[in-house]
Amino acid sequence: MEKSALQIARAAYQPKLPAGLRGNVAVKEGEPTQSVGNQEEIKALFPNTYGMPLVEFVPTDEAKEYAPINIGIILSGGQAPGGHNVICGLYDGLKKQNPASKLYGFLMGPGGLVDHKYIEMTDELIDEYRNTGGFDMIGSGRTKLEEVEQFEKGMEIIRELGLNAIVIIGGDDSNTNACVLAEYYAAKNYGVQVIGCPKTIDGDLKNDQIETSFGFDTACKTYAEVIGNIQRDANSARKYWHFIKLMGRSASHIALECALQCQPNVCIISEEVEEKNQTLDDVVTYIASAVAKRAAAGNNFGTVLIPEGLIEFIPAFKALIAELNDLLATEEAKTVGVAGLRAFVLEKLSATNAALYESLPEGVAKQLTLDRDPHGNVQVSLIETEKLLSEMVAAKLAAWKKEGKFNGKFAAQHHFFGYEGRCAAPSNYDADYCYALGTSAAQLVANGKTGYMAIVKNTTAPASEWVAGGVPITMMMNMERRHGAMKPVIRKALVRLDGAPFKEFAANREEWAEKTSFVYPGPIQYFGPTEVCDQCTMTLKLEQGK
Ligand code: FBP
Repeated sequence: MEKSALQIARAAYQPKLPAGLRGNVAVKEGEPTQSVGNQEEIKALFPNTYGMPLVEFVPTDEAKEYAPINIGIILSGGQAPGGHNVICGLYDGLKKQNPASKLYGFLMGPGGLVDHKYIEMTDELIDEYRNTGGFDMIGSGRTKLEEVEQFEKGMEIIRELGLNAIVIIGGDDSNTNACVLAEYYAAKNYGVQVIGCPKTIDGDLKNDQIETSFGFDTACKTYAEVIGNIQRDANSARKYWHFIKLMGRSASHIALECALQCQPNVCIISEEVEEKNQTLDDVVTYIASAVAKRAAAGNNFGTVLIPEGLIEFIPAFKALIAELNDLLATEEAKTVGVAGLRAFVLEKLSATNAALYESLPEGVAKQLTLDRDPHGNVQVSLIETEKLLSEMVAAKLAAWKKEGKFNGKFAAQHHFFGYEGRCAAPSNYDADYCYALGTSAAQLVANGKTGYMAIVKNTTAPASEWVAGGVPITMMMNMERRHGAMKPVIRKALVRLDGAPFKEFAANREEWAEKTSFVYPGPIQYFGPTEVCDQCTMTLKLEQGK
């Protein structure tokens, strides 16, 4: 593969490791743990993997002998910067323990385990992908690992390759499934360990044990760079309002972090919209008021950040989507062609939901009926909320103009930032964090752990002070209703309105709305002073009180 000068320099970057993972490693175990909710139910569902202690890796003078082991690794779900470094950290950790150990990569996600598609990792392959973005080394996929048949199919290849463990790199759903798999293999006494790693740019896999999911840092910095560039353009030409939708599926963490970094005029936080029971018209009025206020001061330009999951948090839309989900799952719906779908939906929906559906621009209404992803989620990345909102703001401003309440000009540009950031070359934070996660995973396997997720804490401090270890996945679980049934799942972390990042945003947003307080963060820097290159997100700093 041809490489740029930056790529060559970047390939040589040696990720920083926590002290506990650098030399000889000892294991420090804590007290037995409890799940965050529904303890009795979770314990009954996970008799073999419930209650295990937290694990921390600490330095020791004693060298340990490691028997050779074989591991299979899987990348699951959406791409996130740093995934390759998890693999590199795992590979280096394994080879350091015993050069005869082997690492296999299952291809194109969890489906690779079921379909027996894999490659063996070599020094050459690993070196090709050090510190690179993307998941292209082995590919990713969204196949859900949840059926016994899949677990047994996976066992066939696990036996054939003599694997001691599977490492699954994924978000909350994939790690929940990793835990179910760990429990199943433990119950069957198959002698295979399962370890998870916290991944997702969405930033919604975090809790007392997981400081952040990897990829969030790089993705936000990448979006913030481009938002900053747009803001500078807006401030130069002074003629456009930019409506920028940001990925994040449900949670608004990405939008909030970008707002903290860039200080846009408006940023909508879905969790707040839901909490305050706001309607679409409330959101539109809020944006239009900001536009009108700035216009009164002669500023006919600005930026609006919109989290991609917004629609699902507006209570009326939530009800509509829930009814659509049930309706589209019926046999009758499957027989209606694309052409007849709108009429079919309008006929079957309840009166309130039908009225809302009918009031939507046809494009948006159609997007709400598109295929769900394998986890049953509406594919929010396909819904053009940024256009819907700007059209509605334009209509409101036109009405206000007639009433003499708006005197300015309003011209909108639209953007959607998601795929642009998911495969960016990892920041130093993500490169280091991921490499440490992979190295931790190697240690968890070597120490016979299963049903654990690799973790690294204290990451607002310099990397040498980071603390690596493992958390039992059951500790992060509770029971939630999913597709009509109660299921054990890892609790998803949405933006907390009582959390420090949101409070910081809320304390400043009025000023940002009116004035032009834009910040232009600039591109991620890989080489240079540590205060420029090694900083974590503002969200994490604020959450940790730094
Ligand atoms: P993961 O949670 O699997 O990491 O994926 C996150 C995400 O990037 C969301 O932000 C986005 O809504 C979704 O994936 C897009 O999915 P797809 O890659 O299938 O288009």
